[in-house]
Amino acid sequence: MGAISVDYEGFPVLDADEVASLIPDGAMVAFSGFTPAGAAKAVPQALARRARQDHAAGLPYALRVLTGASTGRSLDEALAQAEAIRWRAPYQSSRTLRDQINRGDVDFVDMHLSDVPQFTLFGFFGKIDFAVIEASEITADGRVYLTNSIGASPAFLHSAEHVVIELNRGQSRRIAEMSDIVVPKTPPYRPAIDLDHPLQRIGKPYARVDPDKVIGIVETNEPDEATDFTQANDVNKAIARHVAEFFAAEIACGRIPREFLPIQSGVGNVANAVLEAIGEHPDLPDFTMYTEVLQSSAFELMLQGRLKGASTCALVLSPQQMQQLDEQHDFFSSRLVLRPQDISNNPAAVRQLGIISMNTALEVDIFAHVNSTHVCGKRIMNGIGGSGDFTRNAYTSIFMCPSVAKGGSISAIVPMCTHIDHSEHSVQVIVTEQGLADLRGLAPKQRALKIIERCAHPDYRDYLHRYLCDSGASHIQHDLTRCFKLHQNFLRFGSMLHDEVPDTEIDK
Ligand code: 0RQ
Repeated sequence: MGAISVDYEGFPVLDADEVASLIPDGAMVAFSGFTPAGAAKAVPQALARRARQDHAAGLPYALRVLTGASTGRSLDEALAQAEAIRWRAPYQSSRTLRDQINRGDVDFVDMHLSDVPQFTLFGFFGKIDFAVIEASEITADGRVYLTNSIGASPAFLHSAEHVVIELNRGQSRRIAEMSDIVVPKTPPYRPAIDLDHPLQRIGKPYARVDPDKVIGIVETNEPDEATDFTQANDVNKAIARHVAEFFAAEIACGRIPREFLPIQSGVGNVANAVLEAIGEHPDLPDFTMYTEVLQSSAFELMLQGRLKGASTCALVLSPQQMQQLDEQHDFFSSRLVLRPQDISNNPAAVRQLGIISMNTALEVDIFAHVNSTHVCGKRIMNGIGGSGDFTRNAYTSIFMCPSVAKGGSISAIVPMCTHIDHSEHSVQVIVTEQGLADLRGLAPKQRALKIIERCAHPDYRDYLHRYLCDSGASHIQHDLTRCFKLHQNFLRFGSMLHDEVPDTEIDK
C-alpha cells in the first residue's frame, strides 16, 4: 500500500490506483450504482488501468462485478474495454460489455433486481471481497450517507469483507435527507414491510458499515454519467396517448380508483413520453409514483404539481435538474424518498400498494408472452432489470413497444417469443403506437386476435392472422414447425417478411 497522506473521520485517504493495487485478480467486487446514478467512478477507472498494465505484462486480471443495476461509462464500459470483467450480475447496458457477453467472453447472470440484496445477504453469490461505494459522507462510527441511488449498497456494505468509500464532493450532501434505508432481516420470521403509502418512511437516512472493514476513502468530485434525454418521437407519443386514454377510461368506469394508483415506469424515451402524456391529460388526477428510476419527465411533473410525490431507488436527472433539486431542497425533500432496491422493487410492496407497472418489451407474442431481454432469443440487450419485480404483482401490468423495429424489418408482435421474461399469466395490457390491447379475462385465441388487430403493424397483420388460422385447434394455437419463421427470416435475410426459409436451412 502507498503512503497514507491524510485521514478522514479516522479512515485513511487513498488514491484510486492504490485501491486498485489492493484488489487481486478474480476478486468479487460489489460497486454502488443503480443506473449511472450514484455509481462508483474513480476506483473502477483505476481498476481498468491496472488491468491494462497487468495484461501488458502477461498477467491475468479480471473481476467478478456486482452492482445494483446498470452503471455509468466509468464502470461497466471502462472495465469492459480493459477486458477486466470475468463475471457480471445483475443488469448492464454497456455496448462493449454486451458484445463480450454475447461472444461468450463474460459470464452474465440476468436477474430480478429486487433479489440482489438478499442474494448478497444470504451468501448466494459467494464471498463479496470488496465493496466500493459512492457516498457524500461517512462518519467514524460507520454511518454512510449515499448519493443519487441507494441500490444494493446497504447490503454490499453489510456483507463485503473490505470496503472502500468513494467520497464524492460533487454530489449533494442533502440527497441523503431523502434516503430511507432498511436492510430487511433474513428469514425465518422476517417482519412484513410496513408500507401503506409510497412516501411513507420506514428506515434511516444512512446505511451502516462496520468501520473496521473500511480500508480507505477515495475522494472524487464528478457528476453522474447520465446519458442525454432525447425528445419523444411520434411513435412514442402515440404509445403514450394510448396509455393515458386507457387510464382515463379505467378511472371513468371505476376499475382504477378516482385518486389514481401509484405508477412504476421503466427507463428510456417511451417511459418519459408516457409520463408526459399522463401529466397533460385533463381527465387524469395528480398522481404518485412507486418506481425504481425517477427520470427527467417525472421531475418536471413534480415541479408542475402533477406528480405529488415519488418513491424511487435512483435519481436519473440532468445536471441542471440536479442543481435545481439542491436549490429547492425543501420542496423536493417532502416529495421524494430514495429506497434500497429490495424495497423499491419489493414484490410484496408492489401488491400492497396497488402499483400500475409500465415497462418496455423487445417483442411480444400473440398470446401475450413478453421478451424484454434477448434479441432472437440469443443476444442479450440489457437484462430483465426491475420489470419482473413489478409486472408479476402489479394491480395492472402494461408492456409497451413500437410495433416494428429496424425500419420495419422486425415485427415486435410475433407468433412465439424467442425468449420469455414475462409470461401470459402476468401480462395484462400491450400497447404499441397502433393501439392498446386489454387482455384481462381473455382466453388465448381472443388475446391473439386482439393483439394482432390492435397492436401489430398493418404490414404484419395478415401473416399473423394466417399463422393463427393455419395452426389448428388447441388451447394455445401454435405450429411448432413455423412458430419462429419470422425470426429465421430475419436472421437469414435481414427482414422478417422475406419469403419463408426452407426448414432445412434454419439458423442453428
Ligand atoms: O436498437 O438502438 O440499435 O436502434 O432495441 O429499442 O425501441 O429504442 O427502446 O431504449 O426503451 O429499449 C426492452 C431494450 C427497450 C429496454 C428495451 C432494438 C431497437 C434499438 C432499443 P438500436 P428502443 P428502449 C426499468 C425496467 C428491460 C429492463 C426493464 C430494456 C434497441 O427497455 O432493457 O424493463 N428493458 N427495466 O432497434 C431486435 C426486436 C427489437 C430490437 C427493439 N424485437 N428485435 N432489436 N430493438 N425491438 C429499468 C431498470 O430495471 C433499471
